[in-house]
Amino acid sequence: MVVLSQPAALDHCSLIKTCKPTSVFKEIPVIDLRDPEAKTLIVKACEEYGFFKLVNHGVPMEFMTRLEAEAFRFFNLPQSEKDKAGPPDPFGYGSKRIGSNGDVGWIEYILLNTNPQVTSLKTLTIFRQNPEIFRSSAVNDYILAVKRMAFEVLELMADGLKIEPKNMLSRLLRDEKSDSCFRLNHYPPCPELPVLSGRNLIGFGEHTDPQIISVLRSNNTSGLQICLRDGTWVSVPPDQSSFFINVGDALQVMTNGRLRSVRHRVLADSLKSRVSMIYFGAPPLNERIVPLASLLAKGEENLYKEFTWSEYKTSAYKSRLADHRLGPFEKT
Ligand code: GA4
Repeated sequence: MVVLSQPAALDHCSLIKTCKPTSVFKEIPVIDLRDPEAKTLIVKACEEYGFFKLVNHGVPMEFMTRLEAEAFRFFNLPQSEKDKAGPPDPFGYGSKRIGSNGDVGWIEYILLNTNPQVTSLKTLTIFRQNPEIFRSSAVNDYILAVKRMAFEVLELMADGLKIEPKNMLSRLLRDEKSDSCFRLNHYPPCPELPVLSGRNLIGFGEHTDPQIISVLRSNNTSGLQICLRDGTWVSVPPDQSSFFINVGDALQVMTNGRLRSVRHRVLADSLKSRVSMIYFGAPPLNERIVPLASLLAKGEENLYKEFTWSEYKTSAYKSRLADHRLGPFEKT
């Protein structure tokens, strides 16, 4: 990473130098949820990229645009109002700082837990102090519809992997104690960007998601990039009517490395705001994360030490964003 002198407004941001402009990811797997071949194509995409775009997903466009409008309404509030919902613990409103270990980005966000059973005091406070963001239950309607769609994707995936029963993966997210969470990200435009010639401003630094599966929807501003198996970064053209699905670390372990969690990052734009909404599907805290027996071929070794989701999460939250978080859990 090369950090040169930078405009004062960018003090807290990491600047990365890219040697050549990132190419567009033209081969992105696009999966139609209604396609009879979907289960096979989902597995193929997750083996190859840990990532795919989902169309014909059944989530009403109205739920997405309504939540997008509510998110903009919140992020356009005066800073002092937004700060009332922070600092993140990890739930709540945060700005520039990501996690608690020194990572920064050109971003502001709200992190919420999705499970009413474990709804934190912070989440309740955000709802109470900012009823206008959650007007007409924009967040709840959206999360409910996206959850249902994520369950369906995981059931097709289990079917494609020949896992029995088919709800083996989805039951973890359906569980009333599921530790899933939800994130609204706002990457404000960065007018100083053109003067940083040749350099890109990091909105959200490279990382893999610790959970089972992540479901992302953004407005029509680009910025998302994924890292391919050979280490090259490619940009993912935005599509506001589709979802982008990521394999997380926990799913990599449950499939003994067959499905790969994808390294991704977001770059800021000089002119346009980017808003993304992500559902992170996680198991209950006490769930043991181990390769599913039916996926292990005869004599195949388990690549990972045994751990619970709670243990992995604790370790993940102590790490830096770009760390290889599964490292300490790999058998040597
Ligand atoms: C990445 C995926 C989710 O956004 C998140 C992030 C979390 C946070 O923002 O507090 C983490 C990051 C994420 C992984 C490593 C730790 C924890 C920031 C960080 C440096 C909410 C999550 O679960 O893990």
